[in-house]
Amino acid sequence: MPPPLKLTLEDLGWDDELARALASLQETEPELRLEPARVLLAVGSALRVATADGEREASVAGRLRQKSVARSERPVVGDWVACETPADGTLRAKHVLPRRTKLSRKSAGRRTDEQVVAANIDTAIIVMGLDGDFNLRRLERLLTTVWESGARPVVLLNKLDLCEDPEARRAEVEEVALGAPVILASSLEGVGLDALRSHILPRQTAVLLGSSGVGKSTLINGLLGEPVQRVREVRSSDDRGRHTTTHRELFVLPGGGLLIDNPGVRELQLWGSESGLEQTFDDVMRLAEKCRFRDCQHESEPGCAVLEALRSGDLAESRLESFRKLQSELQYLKVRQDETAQQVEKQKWRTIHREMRRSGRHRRT
Ligand SMILES: Nc1nc2c(ncn2[C@@H]2O[C@H](COP(=O)(O)OP(=O)(O)OP(=O)(O)O)[C@@H](O)[C@H]2O)c(=O)[nH]1
Ligand SMILES: [Mg+2]
Ligand SMILES: [Zn+2]
Repeated sequence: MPPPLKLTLEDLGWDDELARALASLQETEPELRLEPARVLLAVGSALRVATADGEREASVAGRLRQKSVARSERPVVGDWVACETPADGTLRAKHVLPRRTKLSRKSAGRRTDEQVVAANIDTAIIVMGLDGDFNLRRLERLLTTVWESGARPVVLLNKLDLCEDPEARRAEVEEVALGAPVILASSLEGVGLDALRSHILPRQTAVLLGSSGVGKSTLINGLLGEPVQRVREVRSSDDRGRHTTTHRELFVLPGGGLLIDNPGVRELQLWGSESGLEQTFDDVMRLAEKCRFRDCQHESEPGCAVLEALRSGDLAESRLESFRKLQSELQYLKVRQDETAQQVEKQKWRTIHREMRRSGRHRRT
């Protein structure tokens, strides 16, 4: 358990924009006293939040739990919520204040739902192991998610102690990360922690992303200087895929930065528009601008700058393939979203017609 927080709202990232959002909500509900709080941990409808008076337990108000409220609109770690404070002394999160950034993925399974992983993130630290976890294609997927979220990506290559040629790996990553900072670290040995600290500024919020077992919780413990987060003890083969961290939780670092630990994600499906993809593959986009035809598909068209770069070796085939794969995933998502929207619309009209028929019958009788 971390020590209870004794911080001002500003220490937690509160600003004028949030204050204005709260004030306008307060105007619509003058009979309530709305209190701002930042979500440290969200498990179902139970929240742990930081308020101006310290750390408190809170619940999610019924209003936000109604079926008509999309899951993506319920409070997640990093959110700022406006809480009502009923006479019984409890705290109930009634509104989620507008999110500056949000890290989203498609929820697991067949449903086409947005799952918000964390909100109001300034920096997303993508942790990748320099062991068997190393995978540039997964890195591209994570970078796409981060650019889409509005946060700044930082790539941290961990388990330096297990790697023969870390500089070669770093060079490979830099080709894909296109200007995002790349840190080499061994969280076990405390190497690279200073570099990481320099990216988590006071009052700013960072999140750790990466597969299970890459050392995210070990990094947090290193930064906090004490073993706060549980780290996987043994590494047996049947331990694979089991998550040590089960909830996202926000920590305050000694330097004043805020950091969210995350359970590892095995499969991260994209959510959102193509803008995150375009930022991740800026090299491909720049080439595509030089193609003779504006709608070039880079397949066999004459004057295609992308195919030319493949031939000359300036662009790796695997990178173009990765781009195409993620692009088609997003296009498929768009189709599914449109279908879902159509179904919702149809259902709405069905309900309206049923209601009209029913009231018509009433009138006749
Ligand atoms: N060799 C080596 N092992 C490390 C390093 N960092 C972490 N580990 C080990 O990797 C294992 C997993 O570390 P965790 O910090 O629990 O990983 P995690 O990313 O938090 O995992 P989840 O909570 O499941 O997502 C532990 O046995 C750590 O001791 C490192 O830099 N080098
Ligand atoms: Mg963990
Ligand atoms: Zn082309």
